[in-house]
Amino acid sequence: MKKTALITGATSGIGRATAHEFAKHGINLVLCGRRQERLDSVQHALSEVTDVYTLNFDVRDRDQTFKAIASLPKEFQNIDILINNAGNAHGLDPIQNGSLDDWDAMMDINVKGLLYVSKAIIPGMTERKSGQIINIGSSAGKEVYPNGNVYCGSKHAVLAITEGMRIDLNPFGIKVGAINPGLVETEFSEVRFKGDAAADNVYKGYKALQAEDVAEVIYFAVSRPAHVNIADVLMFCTAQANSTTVKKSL
Ligand code: NDP
Ligand code: 8X3
Repeated sequence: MKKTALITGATSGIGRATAHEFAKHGINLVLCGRRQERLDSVQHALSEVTDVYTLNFDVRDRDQTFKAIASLPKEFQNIDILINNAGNAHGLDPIQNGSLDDWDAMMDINVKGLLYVSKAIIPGMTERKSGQIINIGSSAGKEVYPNGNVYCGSKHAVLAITEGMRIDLNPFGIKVGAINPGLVETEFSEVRFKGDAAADNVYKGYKALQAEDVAEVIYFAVSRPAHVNIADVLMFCTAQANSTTVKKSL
């Protein structure tokens, strides 16, 4: 029987690439994001290949999140795979100069948004005693880099929450894991630098991970046999050794 996956942040980058990868393998999709025209275009691209339903909500908004997920039609209600991917960095400032709005955005989206979506999906999984949750963390969840302060904090929280989920959901046979990429060339830096030219240089002079590279690893994790759980993956492009060491040719 075909599985159904709910992917947050499916309008761009890693989430959108994961939607394409899952569709290729016949997984039904619930695609989430705030930009309706993007949701429509991904749905349009994939609905010949698999069944696709879209949900437009802001993960920061608790009520919107629960209402949207509760509104799923019957055939999309049983979520077998949850990909908690929606998130971004906002700003790259030393802590003494950081913006409260940026801090709110990162904690509200990357941490609390992930929790709201999980809270809405987990009861179905515990009831059915099956399911898989993959949280998209980051290398920033494993080490802290200069000016990364709150973003790194939000991703460290994602890793701690992942480990907690894995313990608590263990009696139900639910798999939980985190995929933690380093630099991935997506809209991430456009968002972090708010469209500033600084974003243009982030992926220059080396070949960063592409969203599809991460999507393939996510699919690997969801396609293991029932007794195998990929608990934690750290992945970098070859040019990157850690958060502060990137071999550039320029
Ligand atoms: P993108 O900016 O390309 O995609 C971010 C996605 O998150 C979009 O689909 C966006 O959709 C969604 N999103 C953002 N805010 C909200 C919100 N408030 N409510 C609902 N959806 C939201 O970035 P990436 O694909 O790179 O990022 C995806 C995940 O990967 C993030 O968690 C990020 O932290 C993580 N990551 C990224 C890395 C990188 O270098 N790119 C490296 C390691 C981890 P919309 O705007 O339509 O709502
Ligand atoms: C995104 C990668 O290095 O910008 O999580 O934090 S990094």
